[in-house]
Amino acid sequence: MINLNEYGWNLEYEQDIKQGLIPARVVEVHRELYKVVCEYGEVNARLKGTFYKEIKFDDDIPVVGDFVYLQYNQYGDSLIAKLCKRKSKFSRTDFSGHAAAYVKTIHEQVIAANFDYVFIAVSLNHDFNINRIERYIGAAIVSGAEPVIILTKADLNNEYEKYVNELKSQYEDIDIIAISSKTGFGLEALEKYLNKGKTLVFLGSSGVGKSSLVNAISGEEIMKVNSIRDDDSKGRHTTTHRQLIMLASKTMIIDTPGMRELGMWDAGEGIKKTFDDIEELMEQCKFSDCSHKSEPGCAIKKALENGKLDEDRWKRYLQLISENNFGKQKSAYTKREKLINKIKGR
Ligand SMILES: Nc1nc2c(ncn2[C@@H]2O[C@H](COP(=O)(O)OP(=O)(O)OP(=O)(O)O)[C@@H](O)[C@H]2O)c(=O)[nH]1
Ligand SMILES: [Mg+2]
Ligand SMILES: [Zn+2]
Repeated sequence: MINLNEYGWNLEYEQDIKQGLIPARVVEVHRELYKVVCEYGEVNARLKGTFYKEIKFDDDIPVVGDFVYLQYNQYGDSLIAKLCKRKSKFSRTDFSGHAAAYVKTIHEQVIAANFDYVFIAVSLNHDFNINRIERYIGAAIVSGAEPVIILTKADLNNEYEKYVNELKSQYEDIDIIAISSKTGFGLEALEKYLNKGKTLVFLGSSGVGKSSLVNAISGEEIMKVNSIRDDDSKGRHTTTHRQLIMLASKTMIIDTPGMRELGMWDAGEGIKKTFDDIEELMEQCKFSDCSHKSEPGCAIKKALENGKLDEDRWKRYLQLISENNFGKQKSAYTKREKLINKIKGR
């Protein structure tokens, strides 16, 4: 018998539910086939037919990390009858298909749910890109969990401290940790996050070393790592699906495949916090509806001129804001039917 409390289940998730259903946690999703853990162990499950009727929003579909109610079937696939309210979720905008992205429906894609920490993995080898880090921080802040920046492959970069310090000066409230899964350097700094019943989600580009870190933390070869790929800039996908792993320490890690792009999903709040210096400047503009283009008394223009605000940072901010608005606008048109077709047709 498995005690689901070890998987983080608690009264917070409990709902008024019909008899015969039992709680479970989603550990893997393969198209329409789910792997969940419940008191009877790991079992296969599918969404119950009536579940489709209740789907109203893009985020109503269970993802890895979700708690659900299960109609348990000891002879075959069990049925997921209900999704429990999430404590945290990480979403991005799913531009289904890239070239034609703007004419297709844009969905909210939930990557993972019910985690306590978001480990944003960035490689000190090739992947270090402040723009991308900012996007992840923004999305992590709105997720409801605490972001931690993990700078990987420190063994390949003699100047790793420079990067750590640069980030520390920009993000005072966020823990920034340089590690090497290869040498074990820095791993002890992760221990404070490896508590019983807590869930970590690993996010970041392909090849930065997320799965290697899972293995280094657990001390076992749990995840497959492509050992001949030594250049992370190639970004081939080794991990192919999201997966929740229970460590011997009873900490859970959700490992994810590297993401090619991270569209912003309703991350307005996160953007504001990531760029609080810009938000502060804007409040000092003479006109409250200043467009920061040609108005007199514009604090942004002034800061750009005297170098207090970095031009690139300002551009990144504008880019994120416009993506975020675009995502929101499109989601209003998302129809339940389209969503169901998408799930069935996947
Ligand atoms: N030198 C060095 N190489 C590392 C380190 N961590 C991972 N690597 C190598 O980087 C490559 C990618 O590692 P993975 O752990 O598969 O990366 P990933 O982020 O899980 O990649 P995806 O699953 O594709 O998203 C492999 O060849 C690893 O051996 C490290 O700390 N130092
Ligand atoms: Mg991987
Ligand atoms: Zn202005």
